[in-house]
Amino acid sequence: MRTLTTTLTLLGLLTACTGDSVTPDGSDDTDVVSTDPTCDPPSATTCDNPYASLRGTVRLGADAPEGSRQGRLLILLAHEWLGQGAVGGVPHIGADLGEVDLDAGPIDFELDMCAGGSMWSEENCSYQLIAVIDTNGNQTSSNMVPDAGELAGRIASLDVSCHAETECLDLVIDCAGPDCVRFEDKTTACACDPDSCNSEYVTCR
Ligand SMILES: [Ca+2]
Repeated sequence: MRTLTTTLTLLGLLTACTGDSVTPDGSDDTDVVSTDPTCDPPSATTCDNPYASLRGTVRLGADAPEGSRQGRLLILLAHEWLGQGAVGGVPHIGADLGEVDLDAGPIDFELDMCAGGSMWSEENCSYQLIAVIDTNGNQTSSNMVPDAGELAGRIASLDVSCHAETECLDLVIDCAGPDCVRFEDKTTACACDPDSCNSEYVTCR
């Protein structure tokens, strides 16, 4: 399984780098080679809007640096516009997915954005989604900065809209150490989208 996964990942990268997916015999191999995750339908959400469900998989990137592939997997949806970029952003909602082995293949996840109080991007702008493989037990939703050598990954600038489903997310572990989750704090305020979602908490102006 490990070999198959690695092979598919490498082939996927090759396809991405060479543009159109055409095999030597001229046929389209798009259906054969893909790293796109597939997601189950959303579970019920606390705000009764299925678009609050963030689903996807966490997987090891083909060019991931050295570091333990085994550990406790934590994921966190953190605000990008409320400061605290030095610690990965203000936490919104996270999950502890327990002990995992990234070499065994992708790991499914699902988060209910509304479980942390509805904060749609229309009124709170973008999020970053973080995954950390914690090897020494010190990560929590309020400490998502990986230690030196610990593996992590993120999806930045992720919008969670009440008007549209979020795509099935491909969260790739391809980084090691504290800088994997850090970002520069914004110097402007989040601008409210006129297409309101009536979020429970509103931070835009
Ligand atoms: Ca740690």
